[in-house]
Amino acid sequence: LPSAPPQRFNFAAHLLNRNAAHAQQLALIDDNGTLTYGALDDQVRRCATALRALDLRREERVLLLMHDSREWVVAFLGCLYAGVVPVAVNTLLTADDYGYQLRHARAQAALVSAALAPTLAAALQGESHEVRAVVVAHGEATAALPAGVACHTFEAWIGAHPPAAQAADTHADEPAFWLYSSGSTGRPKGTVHTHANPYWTAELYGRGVLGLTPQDTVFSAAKLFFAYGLGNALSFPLSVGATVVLMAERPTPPAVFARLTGTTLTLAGRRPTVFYGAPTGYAGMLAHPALPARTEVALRLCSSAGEALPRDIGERWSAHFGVEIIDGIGSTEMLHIYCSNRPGDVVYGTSGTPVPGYELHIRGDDGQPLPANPDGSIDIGDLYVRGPSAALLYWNDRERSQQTFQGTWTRTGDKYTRTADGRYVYAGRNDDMLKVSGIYVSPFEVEATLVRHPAVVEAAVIGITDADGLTKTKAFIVLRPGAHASAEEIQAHCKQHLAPYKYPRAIEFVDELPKTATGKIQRFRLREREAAQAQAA
Ligand code: 3UK
Repeated sequence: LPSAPPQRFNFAAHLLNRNAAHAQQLALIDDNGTLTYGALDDQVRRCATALRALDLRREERVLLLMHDSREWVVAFLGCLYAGVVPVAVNTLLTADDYGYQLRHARAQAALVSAALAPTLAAALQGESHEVRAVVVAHGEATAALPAGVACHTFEAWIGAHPPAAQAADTHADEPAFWLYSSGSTGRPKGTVHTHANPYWTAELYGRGVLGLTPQDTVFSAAKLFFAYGLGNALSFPLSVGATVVLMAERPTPPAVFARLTGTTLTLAGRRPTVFYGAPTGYAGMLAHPALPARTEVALRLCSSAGEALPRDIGERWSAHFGVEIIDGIGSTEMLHIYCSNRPGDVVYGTSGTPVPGYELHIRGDDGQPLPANPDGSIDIGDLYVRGPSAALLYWNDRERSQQTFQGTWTRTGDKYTRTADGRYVYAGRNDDMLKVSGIYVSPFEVEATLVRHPAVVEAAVIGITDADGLTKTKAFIVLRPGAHASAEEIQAHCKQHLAPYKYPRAIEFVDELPKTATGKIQRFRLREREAAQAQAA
């Protein structure tokens, strides 16, 4: 196993130091240009000075709300270098969501893409926040910011400051950055990670399992604000001096194909050797008529996470491209993948075996690890993980922190079994959370939005399995007597009031919902009905 980082450890300084000897090597390629490791070093250290010039202090939080780009990486590492704590958030949320995050994190500044500035501006209206400055990247801010909030343009802001000579003297175990993780109820949880955590994920998974080298060019369909994307396209490749391809736009099949085949202007023929995605994305690409031929790509390895990879998708991808998909399970709480298949040893339909450096338990209802059966298999139970990259806590949430972070063990919220040959097999979640396209969706949040529609009396949302074996959301809706609404209208309502990706993919209007004697909706009956219908079809 790799050695632990020293006590005084700054992850951004660590990455810059590791790459100091090959300043000419390409670090980042986005749609607007490239950045060598030498230029990255310069920009990160200028960004650190610029942050200090905004009067930001050690440990203060800054909202990072940007599309994947060179600026995202510079901003994130600039914060770490300065000892300022970036809160990297999903670019697909609503002004209400950002308003909560700004207040909860007590963000003192925000770094935002121009296209997202209007949503941020809306979040800054009204309720109390502490944001003193906004830095806009990828263009000029068009929406007016509240009085008292200074506005800068990223490029000019960075260019106006000299590179910081020294990184903040951070402790390996102090808060370095936050990510938000959704729960089934309540607001999202501010998950606090240290400087050491990304180091561990890069060493144990990026190097240890994926075997990344400076010769690799990596591309992640999962964005940087996801823990999966942050490891894939920042911590892992920059830890080994590899090259990263970044893409601001939505990872539609044609957009991903253009990168895999190196046919964008800035790629100019350079093709990724490692691709990371979620199962829904792999299924969408396999179904797309423009799927490139094996000879058009240069892949040596693919990674999947976010939801279980159905066996059929893995097999079809391997048959087409002659490359394995390495399925592994990770979480925002553990920062990256802790149980995974291995290159050259893939069994589709399983999450593989524990990543060296992590330990797993499958526990029974009494909280004790289940004993192995005579053949070595383990029956279904709750998955717990122990390893060095666990988050410190959920910010200002003692109760949910204690439920999840139990001493050295972390409760994953997943059910798992183990095969006789030691491979772990996903068996569902033990809360109500759904994973759609690899992203958490709370059925309760969707239901609460559905009943805000004037024609809707009641709603219940469940996960259904589509023809590819992937989870999609379905809403059962009771309309007000005499009221009318189409499925499309209901879906449009959801996209307007919720982060758009949370809209239910299927809608069924029903006369009533199944309920207990005390009036609780019986979602399991709806699930059973769906399963029976799928069987019959
Ligand atoms: C589910 C999987 C089966 C599982 C993530 C890689 O997905 C990530 O983080 P999230 O916090 O969600 C965590 C939950 O998602 N899940 C993830 N991967 C798999 N289920 N097979 C898989 N391969 O319920 C888990 O508890 O959004 C994935 C790296 C970093 C991550 N944060």
